[in-house]
Amino acid sequence: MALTRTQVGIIGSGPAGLLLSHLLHREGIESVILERRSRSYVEGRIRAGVLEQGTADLLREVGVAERMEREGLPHAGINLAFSERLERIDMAAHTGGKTVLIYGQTKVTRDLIRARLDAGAPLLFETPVVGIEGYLDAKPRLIYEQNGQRHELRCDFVAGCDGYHGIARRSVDPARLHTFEKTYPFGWLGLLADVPPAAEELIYVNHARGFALCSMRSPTRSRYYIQCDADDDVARWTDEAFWDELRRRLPPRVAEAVVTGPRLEMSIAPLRSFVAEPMRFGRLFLAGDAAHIVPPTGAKGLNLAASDVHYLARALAAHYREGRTDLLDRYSETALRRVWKAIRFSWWFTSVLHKFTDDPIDHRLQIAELDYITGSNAGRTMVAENYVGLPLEPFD
Ligand code: RFL
Ligand code: PHB
Repeated sequence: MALTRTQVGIIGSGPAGLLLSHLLHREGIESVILERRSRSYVEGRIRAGVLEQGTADLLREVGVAERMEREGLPHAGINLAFSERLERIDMAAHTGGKTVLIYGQTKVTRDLIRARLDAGAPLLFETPVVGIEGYLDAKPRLIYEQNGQRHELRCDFVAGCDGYHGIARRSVDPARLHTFEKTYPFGWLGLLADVPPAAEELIYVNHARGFALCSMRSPTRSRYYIQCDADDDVARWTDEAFWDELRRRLPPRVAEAVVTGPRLEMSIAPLRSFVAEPMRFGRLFLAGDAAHIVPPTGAKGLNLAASDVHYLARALAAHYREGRTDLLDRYSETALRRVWKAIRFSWWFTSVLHKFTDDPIDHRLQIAELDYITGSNAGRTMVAENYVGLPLEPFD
């Protein structure tokens, strides 16, 4: 049976849409999620791996943290490798004890989907939204397809949580939208394998041949990345070529500790900084990748999706509970302040770690900057407090 009416119509079942639906549910607000892909497609996408403390806390707040508490790996530090050096940034020591949690986005998504379906709340797969109407007046409607038929979902508000390629941002009159964009002339080639990680904590590597990252999903599953050309093709890379290139970029001690194995997955991610302003158009609100993209270097994409919907859920709750509109009015500017700081950190971290040119002066300048940052208490604190996540603003 097609659904025809709800309070908040949510487009997209990525982390933004799913978490928003849970936060609203806790406030007694009804929502319907419409997702264009199948459940297995959404649950299988390999993406982010690092949860800020605030994101983990939000998952605890909505009661979907059981597996995360069991399987998530708390990390109190990260390592920066450059010029044959390995410098550990003790994040906890520089932030009054804050840490991050290594827990894959795939698991976050599965946990949120299971909890939503267990609660009997509406989450529809293979139901692409093909039109958003009436959001500038009081009566928004989502037009969606299901089994080849068109349906209309009437709602009080629409949350565009439909990612960078979604329909929500594209439905807005371009004259009302300001966009800011920077594309980088390289991508990340990532490989996932069931082998133990080379080190206990993440290692971000600046090397004359290009960036590399040693990450993980669990004590038995590793995720590695190497910088590649923007137009590179995964089909060109054998597992062996990947492991060889990775080890060339790592400090010798770490390279020796790398355990190789067959890929479970290999893909190329483009790098981009993008912001669309504002994040609200009448009764349509954008959240997560629908409004902004960061290069993955700072591990911020998923975490920004979480902070956006934290603010949005509070604004909607104040509306339904007390008839207030002030928080809805302040949603965009409040979310964007945090977004821009994450855009800045991700851009900076990208620019100091990647190879941009063949000119040796650029590499020397990066090494001097990394030497300065790791040699200064202020520098270490800047990296640490951004990496664990900047605080949320009071919003009530
Ligand atoms: P998502 O996860 O892209 O979810 C949006 C959902 O909306 C659906 N959709 C529609 N549904 C119905 N009707 C339509 N017309 C629709 N159009 C789209 C889509 O099918 C999808 O299910 O956005 P959300 O929720 O904002 O979450 C954001 C995060 O997923 C994202 O920021 C991170 O994954 C970014 N990201 C990474 N972040 C990190 O912190 N570390 C990483 O290592 C990392 N790797 C990545 C990434 C993003 C990637 N993308 C976007 C291709 C690697 C990749 C490849
Ligand atoms: C990951 O494990 O996929 C990962 C970790 C840290 C990043 C980006 C990706 O900055």
